[in-house]
Amino acid sequence: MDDTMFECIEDEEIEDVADIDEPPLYKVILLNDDYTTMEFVVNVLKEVFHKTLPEATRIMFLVHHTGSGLCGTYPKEIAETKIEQVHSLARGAGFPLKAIMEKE
Ligand code: TYC
Repeated sequence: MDDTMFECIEDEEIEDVADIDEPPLYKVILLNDDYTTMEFVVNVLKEVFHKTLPEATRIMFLVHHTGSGLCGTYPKEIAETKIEQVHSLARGAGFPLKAIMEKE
């Protein structure tokens, strides 16, 4: 391949090639329920998802009012681990709090 071959590649094509190496991302979504306390949910968002108190509070009320809310997007294994952490903390505290993941 000589230099003229490279000159023919458009910027967009280079981006397409670069995208192939990106791992797929998964949305971690928190679900509402009638039993988990608001304080517990805020603490989970701070501890598991590293949210500030105002951001954790915003997400908690979003979930409370709409039924679900986005906590973050992560590569598959990290998303799975975060969900396990949420469920483990909730189980330990006797709350039915659930999180799910969806491919972006
Ligand atoms: N709905 C709960 C309550 O009124 C609070 C809550 C918010 C529960 C978000 C779960 O993911 C949740 N105590």
